Amino acid sequence: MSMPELTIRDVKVRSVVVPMAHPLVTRVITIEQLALLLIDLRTEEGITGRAYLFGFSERGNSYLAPLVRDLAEICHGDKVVPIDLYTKMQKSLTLFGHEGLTLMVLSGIDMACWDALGQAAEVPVASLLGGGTGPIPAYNSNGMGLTDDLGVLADEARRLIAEGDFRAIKVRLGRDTLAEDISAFRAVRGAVGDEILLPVDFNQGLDVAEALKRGHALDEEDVYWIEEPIVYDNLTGCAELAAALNTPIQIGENFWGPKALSAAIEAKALAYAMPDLERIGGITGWLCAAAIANEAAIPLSSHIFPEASVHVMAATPTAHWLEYVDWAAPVLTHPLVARDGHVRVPDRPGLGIDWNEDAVARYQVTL
Ligand code: SMN
Ligand code: MG
Repeated sequence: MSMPELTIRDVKVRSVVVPMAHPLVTRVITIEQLALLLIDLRTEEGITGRAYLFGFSERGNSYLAPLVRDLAEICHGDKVVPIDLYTKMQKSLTLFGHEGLTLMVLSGIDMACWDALGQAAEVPVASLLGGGTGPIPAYNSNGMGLTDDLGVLADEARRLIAEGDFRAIKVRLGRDTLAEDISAFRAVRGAVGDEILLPVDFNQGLDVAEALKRGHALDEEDVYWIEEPIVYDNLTGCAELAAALNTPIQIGENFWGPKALSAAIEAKALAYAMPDLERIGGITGWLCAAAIANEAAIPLSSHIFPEASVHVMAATPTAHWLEYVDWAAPVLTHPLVARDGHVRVPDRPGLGIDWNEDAVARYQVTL
């Protein structure tokens, strides 16, 4: 049996703004309504590859959409061969650089291409990538924002664990003072008990001196990892923290392309890495990053995009934790489900992403 060839015809992009069941309240940004850019990459053969990007806000989506349309036009008539398309799209954007918006758009089209290929082959993308379909450990990363009401926070922690019998949830930190962060962390620890793993995320909100101070205090608190304590591209600072603290440093959601992972490893800036599919270069970029992580024996977790990430995590030799969020659930026919603290690769071809068209119509906004 040969793999059916697919030829790119065109793309449909839609902007939706969906409510968040648990708002994202971080040190640097608060999001209560989330903008997703839905990509339908249509082929001449009738298969439509689907993926989404987080533009985060309506304005963000309006930056991304014209670029998605333009790249699809540039690739019109090309075969759906992700490696070739990745190179072609990169070349076409040479003068704009290979990071930021250009890489997000390239990543979105790449994910849609892999989805189309999986559908054509009638297998999950994980299987195309050589991965299994067994359960991937997942932590619940919904909610747990910077509220001052520690009773509310403790209740939320218990609820989030119960949602999927999770063994880990992420606690967002970066309150005005170290004392407030420690009180919040202890409230959560008290609510969930000693068995639950509690990574914390500062969302780049500290400077190195403050991160050292809070990191030393957190070293005494049974924290699973400290995520993005300082600005993402200060690798020297991250290396200083990694050397000084016992708790593992986790960075990577802001790695722009696989080379950024190499640079971070070279700088000894991390213990764990967590690339984000829309910033690492889609599934093709992830595969390159997974090879780099494997070489260096760095445990690799995923950042958001759980529906697509479960496929790449299944094919990652050093796979660590999948970040589970329900943010796309309002527009999906089959939202990803977590059970027993794990997420399984869906038993559907491609990425298994199907738009709930009634919901899309409800949440769609003009681009
Ligand atoms: C996060 C921040 C901003 C957007 C998405 C996700 C957060 C996380 O850092 O890691 O979940
Ligand atoms: Mg983070």
